[in-house]
Amino acid sequence: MSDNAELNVPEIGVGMLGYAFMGRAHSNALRSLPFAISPPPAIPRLVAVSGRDEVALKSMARRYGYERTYTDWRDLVADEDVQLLDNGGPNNLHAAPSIAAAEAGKHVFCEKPLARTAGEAHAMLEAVEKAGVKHGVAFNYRFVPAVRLARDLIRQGRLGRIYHFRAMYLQDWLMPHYNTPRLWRMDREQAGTGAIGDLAAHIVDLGRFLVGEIRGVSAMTRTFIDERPLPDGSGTGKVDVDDAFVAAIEFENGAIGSLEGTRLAAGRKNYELFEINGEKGSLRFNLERLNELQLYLVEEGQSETEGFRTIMVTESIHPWLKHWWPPGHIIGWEHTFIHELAHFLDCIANNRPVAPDGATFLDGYRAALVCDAIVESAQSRRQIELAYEDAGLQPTTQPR
Ligand code: SOE
Repeated sequence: MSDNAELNVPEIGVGMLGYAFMGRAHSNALRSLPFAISPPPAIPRLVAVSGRDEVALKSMARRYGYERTYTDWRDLVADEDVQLLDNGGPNNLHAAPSIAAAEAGKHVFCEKPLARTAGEAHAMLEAVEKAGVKHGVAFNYRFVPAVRLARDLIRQGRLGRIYHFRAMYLQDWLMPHYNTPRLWRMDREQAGTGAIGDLAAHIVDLGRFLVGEIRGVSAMTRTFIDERPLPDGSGTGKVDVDDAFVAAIEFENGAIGSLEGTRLAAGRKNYELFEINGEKGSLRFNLERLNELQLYLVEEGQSETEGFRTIMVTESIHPWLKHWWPPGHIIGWEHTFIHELAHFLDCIANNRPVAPDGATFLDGYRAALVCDAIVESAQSRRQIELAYEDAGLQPTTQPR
């Protein structure tokens, strides 16, 4: 594209809901995107940010360049300059604002998990489909170049038939020695679930992205610390969500796998790991070393030097890397948000489909069905078989 064409890319007005962790991660990405991606698919115009705390909002507006602030998300959705709602609020604020935005004809990009339950996610899916707007879920790990490379290799048949997908997502911020208060992420009303919505949602999405649809789930969950200090210091509150889960899963294509997640794995900070074994080789990825992909190919083996090798996924031929630095000049966690939002803006500006590279509300809904099945299986101590009825978009889970 010539410089002139670059100057002609459209502007897309963004309304951001949330100024905490995810509000910042998304805002940083929107700010950085036009500097990094050349030509950018669109120039995000940071129209407004909304949240409850006026002072935090003003600070956010000043630091990131939002034009205005709203303490009520309804005003954000009603703002005529907002064409895209970027919903980075807590889980209990995903459904209503996203549905209202879709009904007002705005595109919607929503943080994961899409909703607290599959039923809620389904209502969101119906709303965006009915409105005919673009919809995306922030499953940002699809946009790690090494993860995209893993998917490309699998799709090219380099691993052959897939036998196993095993994934873990381990963190330690709920360890007793941190004395973490009962934040919204530990309250079922606001979060829906604990580690399941927060961590399982990510690895369920990766399993679906890399291997295929999940059909069966057999799980256990545990809340190890069920009372925590309240954030305002007024006493303690009940933790009514899971701290950890373990699930055995079965894919539609016959592969089997395991999912494990916890916020009580001492020393593990953001340790998201998957290993995939197929008839022709294996792949292994660790988010804490996100520029690398471990690959073992049977065809290369059977010598004294056989074994896994590490691919530095920093070459310009690797997914997304042409926008960044020379080989070996690594990228980080925040880049995944730049990639996912650049992709989403491209889909809006050029009317391209969000899937299969990006996650849509259908993916968010299907991940929510698996998360619900983890809860249901743990409660009933039975294996749950998932049945997807996409025609009517009706979720059903049936104990086997
Ligand atoms: C906290 O557990 C958290 O920030 C998740 O909410 C994110 O989705 C994940 O990317 C990192 O960990």
